[in-house]
Amino acid sequence: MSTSDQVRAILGGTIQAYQADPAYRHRPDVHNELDRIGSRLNQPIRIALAGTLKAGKSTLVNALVGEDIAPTDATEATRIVTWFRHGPTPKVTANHVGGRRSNVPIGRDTGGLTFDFATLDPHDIVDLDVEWPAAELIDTTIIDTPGTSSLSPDVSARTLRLLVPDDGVPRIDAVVFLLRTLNATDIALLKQIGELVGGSNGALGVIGVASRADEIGAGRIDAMLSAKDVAKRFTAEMDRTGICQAVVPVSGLLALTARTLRQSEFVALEKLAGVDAAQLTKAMLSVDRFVREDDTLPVDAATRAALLDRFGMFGIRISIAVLRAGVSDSVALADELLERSGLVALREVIDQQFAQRSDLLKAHTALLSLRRFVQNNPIYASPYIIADIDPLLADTHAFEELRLLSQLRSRPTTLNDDEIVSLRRIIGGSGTDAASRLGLQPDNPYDGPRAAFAAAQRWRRRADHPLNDPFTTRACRAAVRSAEALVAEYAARNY
Ligand SMILES: Nc1nc2c(ncn2[C@@H]2O[C@H](COP(=O)(O)OP(=O)(O)OP(=O)(O)O)[C@@H](O)[C@H]2O)c(=O)[nH]1
Ligand SMILES: [Mg+2]
Repeated sequence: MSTSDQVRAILGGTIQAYQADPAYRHRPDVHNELDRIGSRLNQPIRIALAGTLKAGKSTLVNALVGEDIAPTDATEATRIVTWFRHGPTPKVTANHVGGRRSNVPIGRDTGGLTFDFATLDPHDIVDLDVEWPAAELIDTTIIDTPGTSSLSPDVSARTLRLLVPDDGVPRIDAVVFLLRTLNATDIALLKQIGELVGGSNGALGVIGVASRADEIGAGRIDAMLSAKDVAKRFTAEMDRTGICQAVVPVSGLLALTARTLRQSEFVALEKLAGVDAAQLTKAMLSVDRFVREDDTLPVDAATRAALLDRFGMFGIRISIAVLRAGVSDSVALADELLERSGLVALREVIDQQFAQRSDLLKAHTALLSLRRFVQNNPIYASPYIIADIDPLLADTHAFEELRLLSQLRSRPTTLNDDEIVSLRRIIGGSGTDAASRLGLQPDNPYDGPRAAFAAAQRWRRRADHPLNDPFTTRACRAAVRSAEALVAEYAARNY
């Protein structure tokens, strides 16, 4: 029985218990809440993008979706939590304080989506619901949140209410946390979020993003290289908090532009790439210089300014370098930019950490929600329901794998570096399929059973090492369990 099925079974029993209880039999609110917890198991995983003010959250939402649908910059919409879900036709609904819902007219300015707030008071809105027919949203619901900052406590509170709700019932399954710097406030917030998302048992789904990574090198061509160094330092810092599973440098702006590259932009960049190198270097010394009137350049000032808006200085430099290196069509340029933006790497991490485990993350959310619900609405059966929930939270091996994946970063062990690498791999740190766990080439499945067996033996021996501290033993035992599951999986495939 899968974990999700076990959660469904517990939920079914809980619903029956509340239907049978005289005090709750006629309480539709209570039954709706239980239905809601259940139906979320069948809905797409919910990933929230959170972080500091102007960290590039909305731009990254757009890059992930591949369309300009999250309003950026100083519009009222950036101060409101916005849910982006898949829907057959574009539709925006406002959820008002008190439960009323209303339609929000959609507008389009230069390419991007705007929401018409003429008749709406942002203070009266709990959140916005955007339905959009984008393929990327079929399996994932993305939530854009207002930036948190000490300067705007009311707006920060909206994000915190979503990420760390007063009632303790999680609204989201995983968080991508965007940071441009790592200060004490960021870390404090990250900790708060980590505790909630993973319940009291440690974070189950938090990825860190070193955002606007192209700006780190001030537009220099090696900006993303220095971004990698920064990400390394971020990772080290965040590791100490033990919260994020990974930290990735990303330029959302470059990624979005790559995914929506226009032929006219390609043509303009090609013209610039043809300019004499010394002349171009001079023209690109600063942003001011680049957008000023200059008849000697083959691209007019307005077009240059538009390029700057869409690519940033780094994006323009890197595009020109790529074109000069011989790339000659817009699709190839877009691919190259997307790769360099870090979005491909981020999506891989999201896939490994969230998508492949989406059922588990949702099951975890449901268990925490149900536990909180039963505690808040006590009936005679409450202790029995909690007695079903707690062992599942504690003993489900996949939850233990996720907890260990984050704890292994911050807690000392007696394992050497090689052992840490293969331990992380076997418990699913590089992907949850058998080949990834065993470090095998996917096209060579024949060694799988032997490798799984050897891994189980190896980790069993390592778990018994006399000098292990308790955490190391626990991690090794988890590795044994993961390896044994693979042995069983291969055996089941053969018979
Ligand atoms: N150079 C560069 N600029 C970026 C990047 N991402 C966002 N920006 C710019 O930064 C500004 C803020 O971006 P948003 O995406 O609105 O940031 P946000 O975090 O959603 O902002 P708030 O919701 O207002 O907190 C915009 O002018 C973006 O164009 C990036 O990766 N690189
Ligand atoms: Mg925003």
